[in-house]
Amino acid sequence: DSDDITEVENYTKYKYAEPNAEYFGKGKGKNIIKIHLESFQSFLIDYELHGEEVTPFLNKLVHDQSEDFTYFDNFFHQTEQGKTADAELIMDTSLYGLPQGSAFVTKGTNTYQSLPAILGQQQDYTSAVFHGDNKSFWNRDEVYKHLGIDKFYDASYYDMSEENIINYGLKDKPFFKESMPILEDMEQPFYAHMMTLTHHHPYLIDEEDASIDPAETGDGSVDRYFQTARYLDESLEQFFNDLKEKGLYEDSIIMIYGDHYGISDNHNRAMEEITGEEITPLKNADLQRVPFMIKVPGVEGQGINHEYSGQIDVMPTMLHLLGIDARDYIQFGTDLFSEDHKEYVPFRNGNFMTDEYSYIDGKFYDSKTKEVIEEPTEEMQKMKEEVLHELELSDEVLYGDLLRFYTPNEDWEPVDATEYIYGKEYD
Ligand code: GP9
Ligand code: MN
Repeated sequence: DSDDITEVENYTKYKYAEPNAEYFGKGKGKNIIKIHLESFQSFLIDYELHGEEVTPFLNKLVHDQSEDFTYFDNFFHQTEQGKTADAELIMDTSLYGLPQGSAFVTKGTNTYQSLPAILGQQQDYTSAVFHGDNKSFWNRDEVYKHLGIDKFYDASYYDMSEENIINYGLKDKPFFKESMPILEDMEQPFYAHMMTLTHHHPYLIDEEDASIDPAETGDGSVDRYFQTARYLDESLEQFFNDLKEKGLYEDSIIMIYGDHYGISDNHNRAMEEITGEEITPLKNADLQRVPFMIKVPGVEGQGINHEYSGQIDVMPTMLHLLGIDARDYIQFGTDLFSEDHKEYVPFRNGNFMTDEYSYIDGKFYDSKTKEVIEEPTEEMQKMKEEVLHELELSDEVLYGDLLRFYTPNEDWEPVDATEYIYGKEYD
């Protein structure tokens, strides 16, 4: 009830980080193009296989200062069983996914105060998700209405003929190609979420799409992982070229993120070959890094930013870039560009990382030496409790549908899901 939401509100207000004046409002009114890199782990960045870069295009965005991207190399996914759906939820609501199942499925009709809804209400943004799979996967066609997403371009908008599909659905190259005319026609400013699909377990690829040889660990999924990553990288380059050609690149905020791991710990033997290191519990946690990169027009890229951070931090960061104070909203993350950004990254199981130490499966480790900390300090123990408390509060919001009882400010209007209807026949 309303007492519970007051406790949550007190917590998120206490965690809140003030915006950084250098960034606040710098992206206001700009189109936002958010690009989902399916199953993409950060170890792929700069990784060389057979003496070749696997993802030369993404590597260029990371290293070439003139591209003006900022790449967070200590950014982690925080997903659980909801996988992609968890990543979507966490990034668009700054709430954690649930410890079990997928909130998209089980809490799909909850009240949300999401990034697309806030942008729509406060700055007249039009929002859309583009994804070459059936609309009901992960209950998207229901939950998107509650997130206030205006348009959902699902598989029915794309040419799903045999040569265009593999594995779960549309291949990334035709996906980006066919999305371009829709994107060009969208009312501006827009918040467009482009969700790729080909780089998904078990990493199937047609011969004509494979431009790098598989790895040679003998574990098929791991071996092909590099081939579909290369295909994704090429599809991105093609998309960037098209955006540039259509004049949509320069003046847009471009955000790129990885949703979750692609190689589970069932593949540790092969991953030991790939990384040249033993996959200990700590190493496995280290491998949960996914890319987060962002370019904001008129803002100089920082190159590589080492801040420890996670998907939960994305929504407050975006709000501040657009000049909307995150303080009013219930958010468990903090602005990545804030001086006061909270440098701890909770994982869904209560493990967490900070810049100095991590807590993994019951043990504390020093981030530099990788050694077990035999006598953790009181501060470390307190942080462990705080992480659990934070996750519990977030769960209360979802289980109790508590945002029903919360009014962020006088501008806010609850999202009315019945106002949204998806499908070609209604466009
Ligand atoms: C399906 C796609 C994959 O539409 O988002 O979901 P995942 O299996 O990665 O959660
Ligand atoms: Mn996924």
